[in-house]
Amino acid sequence: MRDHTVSVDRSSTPSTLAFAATFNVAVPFIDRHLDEGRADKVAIRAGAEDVTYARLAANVNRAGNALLGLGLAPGERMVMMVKDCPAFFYLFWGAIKAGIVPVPISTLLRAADYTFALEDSGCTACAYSPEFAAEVVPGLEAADPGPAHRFATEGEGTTLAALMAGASDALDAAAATATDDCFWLYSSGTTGTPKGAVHAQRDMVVTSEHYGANTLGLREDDVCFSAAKLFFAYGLGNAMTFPLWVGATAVLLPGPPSPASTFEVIETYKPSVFFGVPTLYAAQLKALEAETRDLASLRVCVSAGEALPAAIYRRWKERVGVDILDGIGSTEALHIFISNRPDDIKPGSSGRVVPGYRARILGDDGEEVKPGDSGRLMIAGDSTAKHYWNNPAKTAATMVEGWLDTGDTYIGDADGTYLYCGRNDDMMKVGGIWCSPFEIEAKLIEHPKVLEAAVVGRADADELIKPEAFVVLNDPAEAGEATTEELLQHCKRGLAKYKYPRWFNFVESLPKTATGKIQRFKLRAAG
Ligand code: 3UK
Repeated sequence: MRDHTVSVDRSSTPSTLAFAATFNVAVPFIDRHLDEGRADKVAIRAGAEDVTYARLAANVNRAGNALLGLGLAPGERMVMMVKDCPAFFYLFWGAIKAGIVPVPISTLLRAADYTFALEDSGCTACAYSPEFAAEVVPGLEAADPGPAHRFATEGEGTTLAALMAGASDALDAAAATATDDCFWLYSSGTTGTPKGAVHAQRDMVVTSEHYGANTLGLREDDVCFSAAKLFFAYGLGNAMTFPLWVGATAVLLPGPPSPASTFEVIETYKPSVFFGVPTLYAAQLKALEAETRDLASLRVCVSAGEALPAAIYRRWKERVGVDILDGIGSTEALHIFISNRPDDIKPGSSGRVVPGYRARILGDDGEEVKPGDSGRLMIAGDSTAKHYWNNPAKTAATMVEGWLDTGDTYIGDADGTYLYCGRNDDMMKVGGIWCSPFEIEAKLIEHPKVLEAAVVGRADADELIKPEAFVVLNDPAEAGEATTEELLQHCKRGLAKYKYPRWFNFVESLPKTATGKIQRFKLRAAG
C-alpha cells in the first residue's frame, strides 16, 4: 500500500478500513482530491470567499511550512481559538501534515479558561482570530509558562496570513501511523475542569466513513452547513471532515448562529445538509411562525449535543418538510455513535448504534441490564480518544478496557433503539423509581405555549425528591396561575402518575453550556 493511504471496502457494513503502515491523515483528507480530479471544485464557501480543493491543498502546505519555519517541532501542540473560516482549515491540516498537534478550543471562553488550556496543554504555539484578542491576549499573558509563539490569523504584524505569504506551497507529509497522536479536543461536559481528549490519526477517517458517508449518506454533491462551530467535535465533523472525506463542499458562518443568521446562510448558499442543536431548532421554529424562509435546498437535518424532543422533530417535519436525525456523540468518541437514519427514524429516541460502534447499558452492579431497564451507556469504537492528556485518574475512570463511559443514562428498547434519560447525575429517584428529566421536559415542550423546559429533582416538605420544572414560554406574558394549571394538567394526562412536576417556575432562559447543554445542576443549586 502507498504511504498515507487508507483503503475503504464498502462491500460489507460497517466498511472495512485498512491504513498504510505510514499514515498521515492530512493526505487522504486534503491531497487525495487533487489525484481524484477535484482541483477546481469548491471545498469551502465562507462569505464572499470560495476556496477550491487546489487552493486548500496549497494553503495547507503554506500553513504547515509557516509553523515549521517558526521552529515548531513534531509532536508539539498548537492551541487555536479560531472562528469558522478557511484559516481554521489551513492551520488545522497544516499542523497535522507537518506533524504538529492542533488543539482547537472554544472561542466563547474567558481569559482564565484560555490560561488553563494554554498551561495544561503545554503548547508551544497559539493562533487566534483577532476578534477574540480581548480574552485571548490576557489569557496568554497570564499563562506561565506561555507558548513561545503566538500570532493572530490576520491583521497587523506577524500574522498567519503574513507567515503563509512567505512560505512554500509544497510540503511532504510527516511520517506517522494510524494510531499516533493527531489532534486534541478539550471536553468539559456540563461540569468539571476541561480534559484534553487525545485523538489519533485514524479517528477522523472512522467518524467520516461510519457516520458521515454511511449513516448520513453524504455524497460528493452535498453542501454541508453546521450551526455548531468547528472547535466543537460535532462541528469539526459536520463542516470539515465529513464534506472533505467525500469531496463535497462546506459552507461556513463565521459569526454566531441565530435563526436569522442560519436562515440567511441557507437561503444564500443552498446547503443540502444542515446540522443544528435542539435549542436552535426550537428558536428557528418560533421564528418561522412569523416569517417564511426558503429552506427547500435541505434534504436532511441533523441534531446532536442534547436530546431532540419528539415535538420539535414533528413540528420541523410539518413546517420545513425535512427530517431531523437525532444522534448522540461526544468529544471523546469524536462524533455520533448512536443515531437515527434517513430511512429509520424513531422520534424522541437517539436511534440505533452506528455500524462500526458497539454499545452496552450497565446497571449499578456493572452487569448489562435487560431491554427496557435504564443504566449507564458504555460505547466502543475505533474513533474513541486514546486518553485524557496528563490525567490518568480521569482516563482510568472513563476509559475502561476499550469501553468509554459516556456518563449518560439510557434505556435500550427491545427493538434495538436507544432512549436518552439524562446525564447519570441528573436522574431523579421519585417514589423509589428512577425518573428521567428528559421525558418530562419532552412532555412539556409538546405544549404549544412552551419554548423550552428543564426539569430537576427537588426535596419537598417531607424531604422526598419530586420533579420541579423551569419553563421558558413562547410568550412570557402568559406566565401565571392559569398557564401553570394548564401545564400541570397536560403533564398529568401524558405521564406516569408520579412524574408530573410539583413546582413550575417561569424563566427567561435556561442555563446552558457554550455548546447548548442544559446545566441542570445550576437549577438544582438555585432552589
Ligand atoms: C450529550 C446527547 C442526548 C450526552 C457531540 C455530536 O455533544 C457532543 O459532545 P460533548 O462532548 O457532549 C457529549 C454529551 O452530550 N449528548 C450529545 N448528543 C446527544 N444527549 N441526545 C443526543 N443526541 O450527555 C453526551 O454524553 O460536548 C455531539 C457529535 C460530536 C460531539 N462531540
